[in-house]
Amino acid sequence: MKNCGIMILVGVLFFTLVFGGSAMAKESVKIGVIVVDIQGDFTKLKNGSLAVEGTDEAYIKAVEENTRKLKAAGFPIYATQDWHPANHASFFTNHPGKKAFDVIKLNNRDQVLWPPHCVQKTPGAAILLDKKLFKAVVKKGMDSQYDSYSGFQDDGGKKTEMDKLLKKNKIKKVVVYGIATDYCVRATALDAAAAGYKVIMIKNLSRGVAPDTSQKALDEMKAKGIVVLDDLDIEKIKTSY
Ligand code: VGL
Ligand code: ZN
Repeated sequence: MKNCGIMILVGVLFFTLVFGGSAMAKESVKIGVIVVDIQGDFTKLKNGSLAVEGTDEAYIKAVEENTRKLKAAGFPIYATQDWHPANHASFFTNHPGKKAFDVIKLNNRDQVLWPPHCVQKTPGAAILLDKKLFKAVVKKGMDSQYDSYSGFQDDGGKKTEMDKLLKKNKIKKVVVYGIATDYCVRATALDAAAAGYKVIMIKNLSRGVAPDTSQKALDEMKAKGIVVLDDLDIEKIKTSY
């Protein structure tokens, strides 16, 4: 009888240590947020040159409000900013005879030719959210010869400071959303996963250039183990993985 009591005590202790311990470990994983390319040229709100469907005032407000919630929850917030020189190779205007959305080979990759967008220091390149939300803004796409959908590196493999910034802050899990689901959000989320971060993508805080490529992007992200949430849910963000 006495042994039985001790056994129960040992059992309870064991479960408390194992499950309590893992729950505590989950809580202590540091989480960062990457808000991708919320810039005038990508929005209907600002009549942008590469305005993505569904990027109206309500969308920008939803992104701003939800980003505030994440900051209030204590997560450091990072922004990416597409920041091209006027002679950038991704602009159709820099390829005589080509038109917007043509696809060419550039450095052995398929390159979509875009309308000129997010040219350095122009109003269309400005981020539409309160700058005070961000711990840092990571610029990308400055090399005229390479595109850079990913916030981590360009198509030539040149790294941005994103990974260093996240590592400096001991961030192990990132929440990613913004514009565009099928290009910069996709590439940033996939590169984060490849770099070893746990990644959560928020679908309804993101907008895509086209429905078919956006759906394909969501499927690809899920296939790489990225958790896709429909809406922001801070509890789910803390407890997933
Ligand atoms: C993007 C096309 C060209 C994006 C950037 O932010 O998704 N798309 N440059
Ligand atoms: Zn671009």
